Formats: sequence, C-alpha cells, structure tokens
Amino acid sequence: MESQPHWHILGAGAIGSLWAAYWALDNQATTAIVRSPAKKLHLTLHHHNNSFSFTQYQVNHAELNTPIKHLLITTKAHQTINALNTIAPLLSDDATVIVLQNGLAAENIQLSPNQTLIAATTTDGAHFKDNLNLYHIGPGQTYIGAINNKQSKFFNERQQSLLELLPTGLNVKTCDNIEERLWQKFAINCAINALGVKHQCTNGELVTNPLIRKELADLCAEISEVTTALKPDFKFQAIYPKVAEVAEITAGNINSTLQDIRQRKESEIKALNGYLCLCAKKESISTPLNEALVKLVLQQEKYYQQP
Ligand code: KPL
Repeated sequence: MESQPHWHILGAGAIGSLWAAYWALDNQATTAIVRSPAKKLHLTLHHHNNSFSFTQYQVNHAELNTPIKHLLITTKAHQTINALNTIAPLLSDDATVIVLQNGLAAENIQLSPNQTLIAATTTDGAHFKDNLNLYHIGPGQTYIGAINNKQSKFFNERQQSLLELLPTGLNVKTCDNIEERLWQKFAINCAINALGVKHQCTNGELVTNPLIRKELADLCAEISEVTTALKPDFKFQAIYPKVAEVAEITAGNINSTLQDIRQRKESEIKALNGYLCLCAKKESISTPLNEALVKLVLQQEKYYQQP
C-alpha cells in the first residue's frame, strides 16, 4: 500500500467537499484550492442519520506554492481547463489527477506523459444546506478508470493501490469502460438536472409525480436516440430505467444544476443538454425537449443573476 498522500482538491463545491469529508473520516487532511481568499472552514457532514464535523483548509490558487502530486478535480465542467491551467506549473511530473465531474470535459484534458489522468463518475448526491452543513444523499456508486489507452496499462497495474488511497467510506470501484460510464452519467444528468430546474424539485419528485415522470420518460427517449446514434457500441441504450434508479437513490437531493441556479452560479447546462443538442444536430436528430430545457435553464440563470 502506498503511504498516505496529501490530496489537493480543485473545486470546493458539494462533491469536492464530500470527498474531503470522507478523507477526513479516514483521518486524512486535504487542501481545497479555491479562487477566494484562504480560509479554514469547520464543516459538518450529515450522512446516514449521523453527522461528522471536520476542518476544510481552503487555499487561494495564487498563494499555493507546494508541489501537487495527488489532485482531485471537482470543478464544473466548463471551468476545468482554466482552473487546471492556473495550477499546472505546480503539478509534479508524476502527478496523479482524478477528474470527477458531470459532463465529458475529462476527455479534453492533456497532461504530460508521466502524469496519470483518471476519469471518475458518481451517482452520489450531495448538497450544502447552508455554507457549513453538507448533506450526503445516497449512497451512490463511483467508478474510476483510465481515460485513454496510453494510460490503461499503468492504471491496470496500480488500480488496487490507487483505490487504497481513496476515501474508504465512499463506494468507489475501478472499471475498464470509463468512457461508456461517463456517457451514461452524462445522459442521466441531461435527464435529471434540467427537469429538476424546470419543476424546482428534488430528484425523487421527478419519479413520484406522475406528470413529471411522463415528461422524464419522454426526455429520456429523446436523449437515448442521440446517445445511441453517437455511441452505438455502448451497452446502455434506453436510459430511463437507470435514470429512475438514480432519481430514487438520490430522492432527497436537489440536483447540482438547480443548486447552481439557486446559488446564482453559472450552471453546467451548456456542457450537458446544450452539448447533447449540438451532437444531435450533427446527426440530424431533432431534440425539441432538450432545446426547450436549455432555453429555460439559461433564462433562469439570467433571472437569478440579476442584481
Ligand atoms: O449528478 C447528480 C447531480 O446532481 O449533478 C445527481 C446524481 C443527479 C445527483 O443529484
């Protein structure tokens, strides 16, 4: 087993803080890299009817001067490349970088030859009720895998020792089909997130309310048509059953796009349904439901961001 490394976390949102909390449960301190001034936060994780308090160290990216050997990226998809560029000079030559986020941005990250890029995808739900209380809704499942062939051999050789460095309280597994799992999660987010914004509801209400459930099923059919055309070899085709399962497991969660809107932040809608619509256009597939949702979410973003 490798000695316990220090993990830096780029992105101190709900999922980044969730991993920090579970590392803290394993007595491992982490450092969150943020754009705001450095601070020490006393956060409480609420999970499985328990609560656990821990300290989160946040360091401003411009003040950071220690080398980074282990990095977890949990920024929003559209912020990834810029955020990574700000700290790239600090990444050690043999750094291990795990990218855990919605969307497919991990596929566009380039690292130097001896650095390892690992993509991750999760169905864990997490949200802050206020700035200090973090709720873990789930438990979900996280998969990690090598993002391209060049990395696969290295990843295969050390996947067990890598797993031992990750929080023991989260369900993390390695897989050899991470691209397919990223696309499946992308499809799930396209279905759950924008519809949750439209109805201002929790993930659970998407399946318990019969009218919304019907809308969800229609939306899933439209998304499946696009993903099947783009990725005919992937095993998942009709996505509704998996979407319904994730909505049920994370029933009490407010999806991350709705969280962003409520916190007046730019959401990932362009990297989710927006990207799906772009791909559909290239395949001459019409996606009226997705297009309407992109429009609606962008309008809400604008509305909430008004001073
Ligand atoms: O990934 C999520 C998100 O909110 O972005 C799910 C799994 C849908 C949990 O809410």
